[in-house]
Amino acid sequence: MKPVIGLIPLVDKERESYWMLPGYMTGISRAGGIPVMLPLEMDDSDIRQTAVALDGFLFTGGHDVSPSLYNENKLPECGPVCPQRDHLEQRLFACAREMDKPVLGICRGLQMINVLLGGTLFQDIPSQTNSNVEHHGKPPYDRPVHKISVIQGTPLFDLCGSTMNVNSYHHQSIKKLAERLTAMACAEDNIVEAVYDREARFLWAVQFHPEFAYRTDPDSLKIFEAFVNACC
Ligand SMILES: [Mn+2]
Repeated sequence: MKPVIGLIPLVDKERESYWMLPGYMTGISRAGGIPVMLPLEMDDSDIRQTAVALDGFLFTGGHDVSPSLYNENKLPECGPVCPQRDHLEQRLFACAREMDKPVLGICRGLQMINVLLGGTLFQDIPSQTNSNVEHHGKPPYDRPVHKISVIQGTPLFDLCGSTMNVNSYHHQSIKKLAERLTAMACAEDNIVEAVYDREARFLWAVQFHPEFAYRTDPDSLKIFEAFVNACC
């Protein structure tokens, strides 16, 4: 039996639509899982039942995390937020943790997981840091934009080796890393690009975008495969 993996929906407020980037789904399929997009709004008991029913969860990219979740006021440079996603992710993450179900976070997913475990974010890298690494790359998004150094002793190092060339499409990043998380990779400006929880069955998150790159970048496919295998 293939594992069935729930994906947090993306939200287009202008079109009053939920949507999905194909790469999140085709990447999971290619790695041997069955992806399903979750509803945006569920009550607590439905979220719990969903967490029981599915084998793993992909926390997708999207809106900026509401700064109120890490007790900061929203700066002008912070982008639009999505309270319904914040709510769903908060509840679903708590259930997944309790049941030790595998979770993979991508971009906003990494940021949200860090916040839900007690970390904080840079609301805007260009205005809050003196980084001169290009993190906000332009299309096509399957091309590498910057290098990251992978930390020895982490599972990402075992999977992909000491350096990776990754795509990058984010203006926020981890400021204070949650205590429960361990950094797996950093860019040259020390921005955290991958994390995991060493106590969990599988809780990984990356700041780059394997969903855009897995067709051409073997490392991106390996990340999907590691996640799907953990869900089996
Ligand atoms: Mn980056």
